[in-house]
Amino acid sequence: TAATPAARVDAIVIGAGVAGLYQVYRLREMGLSVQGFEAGSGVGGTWYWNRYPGARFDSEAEIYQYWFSEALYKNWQPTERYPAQPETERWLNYVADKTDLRKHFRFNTRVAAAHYDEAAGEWAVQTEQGETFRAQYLISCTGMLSAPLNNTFPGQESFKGQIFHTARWPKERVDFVGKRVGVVGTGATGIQVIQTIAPQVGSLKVFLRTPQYIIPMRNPKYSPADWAKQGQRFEEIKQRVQRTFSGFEYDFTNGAWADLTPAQRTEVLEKLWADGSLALWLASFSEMFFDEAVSEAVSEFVRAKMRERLKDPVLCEKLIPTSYGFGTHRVPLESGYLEVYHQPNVEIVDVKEAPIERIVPEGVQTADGKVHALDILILATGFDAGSGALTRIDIRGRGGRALKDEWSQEIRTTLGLQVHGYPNLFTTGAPLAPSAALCNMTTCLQQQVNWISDCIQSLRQQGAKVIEASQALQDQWVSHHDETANKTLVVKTDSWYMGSNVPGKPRRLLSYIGGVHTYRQHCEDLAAGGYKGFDIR
Ligand code: NA7
Repeated sequence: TAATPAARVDAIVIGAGVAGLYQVYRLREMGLSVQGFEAGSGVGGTWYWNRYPGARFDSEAEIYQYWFSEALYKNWQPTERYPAQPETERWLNYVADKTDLRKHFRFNTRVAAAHYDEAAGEWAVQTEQGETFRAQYLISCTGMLSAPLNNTFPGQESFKGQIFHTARWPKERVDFVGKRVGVVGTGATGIQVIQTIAPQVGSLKVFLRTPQYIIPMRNPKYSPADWAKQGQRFEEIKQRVQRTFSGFEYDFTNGAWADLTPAQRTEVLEKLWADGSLALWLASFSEMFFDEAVSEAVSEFVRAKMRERLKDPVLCEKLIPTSYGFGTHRVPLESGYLEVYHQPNVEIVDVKEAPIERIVPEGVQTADGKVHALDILILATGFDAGSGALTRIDIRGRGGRALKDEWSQEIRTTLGLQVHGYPNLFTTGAPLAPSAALCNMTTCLQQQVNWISDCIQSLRQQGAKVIEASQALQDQWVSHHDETANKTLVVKTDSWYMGSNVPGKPRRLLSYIGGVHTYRQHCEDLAAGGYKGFDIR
């Protein structure tokens, strides 16, 4: 059990996921007193909450890692290329135990408010239990995709069966055998759930609004000998992921689309398709993000692969995207997802034609007046991404300004690391930095934690007490971010990337799309330049 938190510490860290664990580790190494708060009962963050059937990451196990300890890396044994949630949760527990980090966290404790006390130069952080803790620095490690959209429909409380949002999945086993199950949502999450539960259910209704492009996952088992080989590459991989566009090992190294013949292009696409990873998206031809013709050609390549598997023209029409280009929102890896629709007990309910109106005691009522009777309803409806985890906390900066109010107008950050008006608040996984949209999260989160830690170290060396991104620096970053984003086709597609999945959310690409390597350079330049553009007092 963790010690009773001290009322005043050097730094408070919110969240015990991938970022929070490492952030506490770094600050402790620097000799700061640190208190962590975590809403869950254990460590893991994303991997604590998302315990739905089939949850797994689409990053290879050898890159979804920490880089601060070679021993930690080598002594863990991933069992496959893309391990599932239970294994990843175990891994984060292993990390917390080996580094003795657990004692720095108070679990079952959600942060409700954080108010900056200008006179004291401190953050006053209040928990939902009503206790207040104070710290010079506040660091949010609250996750990019952690504020679930779980109250999507009116009448949910009236449902007589079981209802679950995927990111609030219970620890107890859910029994699907013989049950009438409905799934709303076919994003990366919905696809994982559907393909996993389909063999168990009595019947399955998929409430489908927007179909997805997919890439079939190739997920070989990893033997101890396989992992020993990865262990030998520790330093190489660690360096490599910092330097690629997306923080994965692979990168856009296939030459320019325009320089290749059609046959050569197809050869590249076939090779990457066979790799069974996100390389087809994040390491094929970057032109697909900018050029309509390239986007259409790659999209058509994927559509043809999907048609081959679906066969049935009606299914093709429903399940193959045509209204947006491949890769303009998150491309999920799948294993047998398309074939689920060949099962006689699986039905597509087209909710583009007849949207879901409300949940009634028996099931889901759609606009055509039909009631779809269900025993279990699964909401794979996604998240208020990037900003949601922060706006759900009552964060007040200088002069009482409220982050929630400011971001209801426009979401702005300084490299996703600070927000003007909120001194000594550092953020990870926040909007306008590379993140889940276009980055292997462990790469990007560790880079941010390192930058924040080095920044705090530098302040302490200078004897400075307060750092705040200036308005000018923030404006500069937001313009650069927008300029980079607006060159791409991503901004033309609706998805959580653009905030368009949350009614009323201001539209802006939430993830920086200039590349992980470019972002890193911007961060390093700021540090090397003595944090010019930040007000340091
Ligand atoms: P996503 O990608 O936001 O997917 C949510 C899905 O839920 C998507 O198919 C939505 O359809 C659907 N949805 C949401 N609301 C409704 C309503 N009201 N009616 C019908 N369908 C609805 O969330 P995920 O959890 O799958 O993935 C989030 C990220 O986590 C993922 O990108 C990875 O990075 C990890 P829509 O597309 O809006 O038509």
